Amino acid sequence: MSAGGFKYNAWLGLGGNLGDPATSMAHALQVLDARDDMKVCQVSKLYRTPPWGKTDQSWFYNACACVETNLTPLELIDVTLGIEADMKRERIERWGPRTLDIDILVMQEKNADFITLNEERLSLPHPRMMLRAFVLVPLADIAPDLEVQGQVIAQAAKTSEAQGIEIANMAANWWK
Ligand code: PH2
Ligand code: MG
Ligand code: MG
Repeated sequence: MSAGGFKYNAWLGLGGNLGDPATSMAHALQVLDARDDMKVCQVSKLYRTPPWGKTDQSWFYNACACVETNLTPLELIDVTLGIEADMKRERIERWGPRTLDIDILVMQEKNADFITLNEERLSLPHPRMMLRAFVLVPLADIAPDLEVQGQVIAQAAKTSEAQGIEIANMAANWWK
């Protein structure tokens, strides 16, 4: 590894709609940034989003972040699942209410192609990310030119079903 650099870039999606999700998301980003093996480089604005997939639940807060890390994809998912568990995340129903969800969207070794992975615990790129305005709109803040599954994120965000999505906090340091 080159001095001062990390091996991978990863883009994360964060969300939640139970308890105090914005505080949970901010806490998660602080915990990630405090690690020696990781640095949070960019965080999107904080958004309020209507529930997708299972619509009879509260609105969510959502955001995306870019991190640099030396953790492998499976090590990173273990770290994010650990933070979710610390924030009292309970897995009851698919797409149901949650205090905190941290998804790895895409990951690459720096300057290399995106990693593809199909493991029980983790699929990369995230299989549903290009269908979800609550991912694409915040991701377009920090990675408009990223090309995933043949689509440029800024363009995919523009054509996504983003009705209702609102900015909740546009300060760059909302998570600090
Ligand atoms: N997460 C889901 C299902 N539906 N809807 C919104 N708006 N935001 C989310 O983060 C979300 C969702 C499953 O991960
Ligand atoms: Mg999710
Ligand atoms: Mg998840």
